[in-house]
Amino acid sequence: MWLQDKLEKKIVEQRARIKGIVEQYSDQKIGDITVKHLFSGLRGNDLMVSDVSYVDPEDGIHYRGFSIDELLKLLPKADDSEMPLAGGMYYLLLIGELPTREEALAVEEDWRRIGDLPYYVADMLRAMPKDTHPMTMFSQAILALQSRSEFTLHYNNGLKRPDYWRPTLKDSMSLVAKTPAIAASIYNIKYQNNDLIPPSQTYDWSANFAYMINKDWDKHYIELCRLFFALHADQGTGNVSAHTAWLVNSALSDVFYSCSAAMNGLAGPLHGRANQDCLEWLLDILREFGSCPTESEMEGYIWKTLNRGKVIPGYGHAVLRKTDPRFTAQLEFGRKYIGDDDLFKLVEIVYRIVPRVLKEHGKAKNPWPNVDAISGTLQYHCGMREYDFYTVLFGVGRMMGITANLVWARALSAPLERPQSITLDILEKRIADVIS
Ligand code: HAX
Repeated sequence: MWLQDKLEKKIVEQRARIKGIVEQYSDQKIGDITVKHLFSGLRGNDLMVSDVSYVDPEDGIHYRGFSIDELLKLLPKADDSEMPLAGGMYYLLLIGELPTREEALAVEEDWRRIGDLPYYVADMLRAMPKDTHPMTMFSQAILALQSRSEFTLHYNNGLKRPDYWRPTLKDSMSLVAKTPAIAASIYNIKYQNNDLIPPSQTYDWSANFAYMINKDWDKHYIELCRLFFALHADQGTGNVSAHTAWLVNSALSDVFYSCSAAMNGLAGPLHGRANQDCLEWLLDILREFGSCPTESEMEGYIWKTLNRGKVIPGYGHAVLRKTDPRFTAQLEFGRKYIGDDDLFKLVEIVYRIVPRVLKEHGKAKNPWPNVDAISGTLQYHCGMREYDFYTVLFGVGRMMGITANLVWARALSAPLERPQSITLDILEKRIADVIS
């Protein structure tokens, strides 16, 4: 309730702000749509508004105006840790202000109270075929929680539109709280001995994931979890997974329907699966050369990948035009803890060469690494060898940003999304009309 009270004050302010903008500037033009935009996935068009986070093409992601560097310094830390508490991150994403340590811990405490999974979710996961991709299991597990949605319950009982955000917040807290347990259940059922470890009542949210997969003895891994989830918490609202959730939620489908759909988008190789693909690609290189290749061998291998018509996983971005600060933060973590690992050395070699080759190749607008170019390497080094699981870890962190956006979407009554689609005939006629 305390979070709801804090949020309510902010919501009142933001509703007034939007009302003012719409009343005064409803017909103000802020951009143009060209034919090119229609055939390039609407890239480069400012078509959504969300204050939760913003990707600056040069400076990278900003959560509520704070860069990655600032966040890693300013957010309250877990005990004996250099990494942020996820509870503080969620407070920031939702409320828009840096939390005190007490506030960060209070969110963590709220999550701990509701972090356990209903028994039937694990039963359902166990019943799925063994070769099911963990992202399919993830999406299904989220969907299985839908029957508990407070939003749907209250909506069916006549809840009024200005109050939609309240049960949306409850659903969001519930889903985020349970996400580490969902991920750990998938991991234990798919790769381990099927036994589940219930969440601890002492660990913070990120460390609890490590605990539930029996890796809490590894302090580096716990730190990596905290870093990994913080870095993956959000990335604007236009990316495939966040936008999917926003779109589905605009039909007043609840948080569980929306986030399950979002995870299906995250599962794609051009989005969240790039971390799995990148690790596979790096391991293939080590297998082919027996150890780290020389720079000229590496260059040849990169060209071989490109000439096969494949992308270099972990490089490029639809918005960013510089090295992703999330890559840099992980590089620093790697240099500190695992600098002598062959796979990590390979990441550094790849970073030295790929941007030059991609520039020469001439297609990618951004030749620099994104978050996925290194995240799998750190996981792999820490013993998380099941790389088809990496996108689930991405989704665990991303659940914070996606749900914070959904709470705000309902608070600000984001309307049903319904772009008009036209036929090619109509398009050609419209072009002819304009140029004649
Ligand atoms: N390797 C080779 N070619 C690349 C490339 C890469 N890493 N990145 C872009 N290109 C190519 C594109 O395939 C495209 O080719 P076509 O014209 O033949 O279709 C061309 O360069 C222009 O693409 P772009 O405008 O620079 O990039 P997009 O906005 O279309 O796509 C992607 C952005 C991230 C999907 C793209 O850079 C890519 O496929 N990268 C590799 C996969 C990857 O790392 N994805 C994760 C991105 C971060 C993320 O969302 N994580 O979830």
